[in-house]
Amino acid sequence: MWNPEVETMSRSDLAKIQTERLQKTVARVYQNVPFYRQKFDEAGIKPEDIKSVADITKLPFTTKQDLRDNYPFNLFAAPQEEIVRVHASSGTTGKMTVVGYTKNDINTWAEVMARTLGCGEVTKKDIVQIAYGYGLFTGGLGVHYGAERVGAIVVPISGGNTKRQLQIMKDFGTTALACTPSYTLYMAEEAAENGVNIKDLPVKVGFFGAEPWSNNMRRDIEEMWNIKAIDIYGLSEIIGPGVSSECLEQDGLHVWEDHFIVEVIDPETGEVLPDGSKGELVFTCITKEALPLIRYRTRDISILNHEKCACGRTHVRMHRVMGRTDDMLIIRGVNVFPSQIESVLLEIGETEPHYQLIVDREGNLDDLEIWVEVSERLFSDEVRRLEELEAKIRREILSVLGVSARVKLVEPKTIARSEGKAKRVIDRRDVYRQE
Ligand code: DLL
Repeated sequence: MWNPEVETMSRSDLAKIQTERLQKTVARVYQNVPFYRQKFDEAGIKPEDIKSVADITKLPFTTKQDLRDNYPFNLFAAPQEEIVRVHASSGTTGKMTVVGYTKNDINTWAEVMARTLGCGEVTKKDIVQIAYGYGLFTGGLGVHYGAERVGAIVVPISGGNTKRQLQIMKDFGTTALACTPSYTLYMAEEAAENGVNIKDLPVKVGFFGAEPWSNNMRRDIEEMWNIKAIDIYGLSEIIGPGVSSECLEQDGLHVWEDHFIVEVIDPETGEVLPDGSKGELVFTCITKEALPLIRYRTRDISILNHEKCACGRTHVRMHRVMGRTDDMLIIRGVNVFPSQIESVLLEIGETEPHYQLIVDREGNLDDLEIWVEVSERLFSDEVRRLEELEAKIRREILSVLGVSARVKLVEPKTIARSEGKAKRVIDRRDVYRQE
């Protein structure tokens, strides 16, 4: 355990810390962020009204839309000279969600990630290969600072370059791997093609997250690699990876509650649900300085469990993410909203407004195919024109969303019509399937 004192702290001590930190954070955002001051005023809430952590339910929610409306820096609660880093992820309509960190925030991030790696018993004797993307995405650098904090040897290889990943694992003696779960499957395939027996590699534990995966997939990965596969969860808005992590019991992810208060709500009514009920995860950052979001609605669906865990940690466990309340897809690690694709198509304006996204896993890599209807006239035009238009759409999608897709222009009426909500997405990956 990285920080046994905190990780096994009594629930009553945790509640005390949470109350103090929540009060401080609420005062901070009320003071420094006009958006929150106005929101609290409208709700008739003053920072002094927060007497204990239970009063959190009096506070209004924050949404992704609020981040977008305040793009890029207007929700920051620290002066610009104290911000030392920004990260970003894609938003629903092309505008990014920008998040900021002070020096202390980076420090907090390293701490929660050190705990996360400690959940898989990583110590300074380990070699951690980080195959999450580095850059605006939080995965690479988030794990990086945690692994350095632990004192392990960090191999900051980032994503891709699969042959070299395997070579390094073997030559350097990598003992811990961090990447998306789907990338491990892809690496396994590449290894088989190159005669590398991954079971013989020195890797003993993997920290996998950033996209939904199932318990079945975990079993496959563990068996294929002969490792322990740990589910790690987080989102840029809250800090990045390091919001919660499974321990070796693999029975729910411990939320680092001295930094993040978690609630599960009914996504329709906003009502807070008790342990055991399925609903939307909501997080409040209580130690962040640059971007302490209050009651942030994640749209991720899960269940909370306050029972004591056999590992000895007292921090509440969330069930692995069971779905989303919106239509966000994660394709090769990139968050994609169908509405972003729609706006690219409308912007180009040469197709009909009927489209469908078909997501599948081809040879263990996510595959996105976009079917778009074109007019009868265009469809019967020369093949070259159709190919040009397909290429144009593909280029635009890649440049706006950062994800490559196959585009298929189809005849009018090919895509099934619906009398209700259009079925825009067919996801054959079955990522949220449990057991
Ligand atoms: O994916 C942070 C991260 C990096 C987490 C590396 C774990 C490992 P975003 O790009 O902002 O941040 O995407 C956040 O990804 O709301 C979930 O929908 C999804 N997600 C993240 N981890 C998991 C997981 C990073 N373990 C969004 N299981 C979140 C299922 C996950 N979904």
